[in-house]
Amino acid sequence: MIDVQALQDRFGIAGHLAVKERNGGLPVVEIQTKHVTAAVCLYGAHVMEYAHRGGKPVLWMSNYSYHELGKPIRGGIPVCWPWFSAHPTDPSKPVHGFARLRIWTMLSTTLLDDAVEIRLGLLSDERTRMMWPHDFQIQYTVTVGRTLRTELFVMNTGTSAVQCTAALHTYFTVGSIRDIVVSGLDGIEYIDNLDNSVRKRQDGDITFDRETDRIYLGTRGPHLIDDKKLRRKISIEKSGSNSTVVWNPWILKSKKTPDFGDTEYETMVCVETTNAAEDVVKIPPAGSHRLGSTIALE
Ligand code: TA6
Repeated sequence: MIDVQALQDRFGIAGHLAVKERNGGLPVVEIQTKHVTAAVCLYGAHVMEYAHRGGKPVLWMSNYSYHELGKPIRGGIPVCWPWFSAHPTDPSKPVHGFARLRIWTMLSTTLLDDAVEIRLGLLSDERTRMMWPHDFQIQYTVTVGRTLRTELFVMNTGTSAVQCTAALHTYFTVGSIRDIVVSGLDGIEYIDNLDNSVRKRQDGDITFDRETDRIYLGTRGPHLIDDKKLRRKISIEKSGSNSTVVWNPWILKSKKTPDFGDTEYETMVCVETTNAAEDVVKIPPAGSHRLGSTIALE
């Protein structure tokens, strides 16, 4: 298992960054600045928490989330890679790929002017090659400040071209799912995953009164969550992404999901920065792709 003390000794930044062992024994990087706090689990390179001091968390986390190897964490920003959703041909492979099920390596920590940056890495190995027969190197940069910037930098270190799909599968805290509006997708075509993948077109802003699971296509953002109950707006700016997923499980799916509380759907929404559906990323040998998201409270 990970030597947390050695990581703390090497990467800790007094008053701003500490590496600790948390629930389930997983190594977690706890970050604080004058204005914000955050927590990033090395398992899955998973941004679990992000909040402005004195405010409601920006990122949502289930009270029923697993925190154990082999099971994904429910909430925050799951890193879904090298495929989004179910594996295209092999149902035995994990949904949303293997990146969120691996312990990532700490590469660097940096104190910036009004933010803290950490860089995590994942390299192909015999286990990943069993899942996905290619070589890669990923650097995931998380910059925690008044905004939350995450960037997945994927390098193809193999000798053949690869293609992948992905998601920064972000769970946002909302006051009440029935009292939010998601804008920035008006007129955009989407695949309705709950209606036989029929393609439809978004008419105006998105509101929620049922299970919602849509892949919006040909959209580079930005998007806005207007939370009437919490009287705040969360903006999502994307880079390297031409699709966005909007998801809320609603009642039945929440009840059927062990790591989702029966009523937890009421205070969350996923607006995901993705390379999904036909927004497939093709990377030549020695090539790379950057998928990025910047989250800000308006
Ligand atoms: O992004 C939406 C989605 O693909 C939904 O269909 C639902 O499966 C969700 O992801 C959560 O997936 P997970 O494997 O984390 O339970």
